Amino acid sequence: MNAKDAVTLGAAFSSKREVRYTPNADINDDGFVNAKDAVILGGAFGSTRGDPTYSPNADINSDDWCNAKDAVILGTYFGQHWS
Ligand SMILES: [Ca+2]
Ligand SMILES: [Ca+2]
Repeated sequence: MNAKDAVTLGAAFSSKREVRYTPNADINDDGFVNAKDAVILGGAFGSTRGDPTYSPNADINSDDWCNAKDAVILGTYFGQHWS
């Protein structure tokens, strides 16, 4: 293994990470973006930071609101899974 191999390995690693990266859409962190996450978002839907129903995990884009913007992100990644 030399420096060139390390660069190749690093590039492969970062591209793999990119493919697997699902930004916060996996609300319950179980490796799948599916109906379970949608249920959690549904329970927090319409809430804002400070509300009893507000969930920081369900606030996927971290704008202090659990709303349609988060649902759009969830929908974008819906059905994806990784290990
Ligand atoms: Ca999940
Ligand atoms: Ca949000």
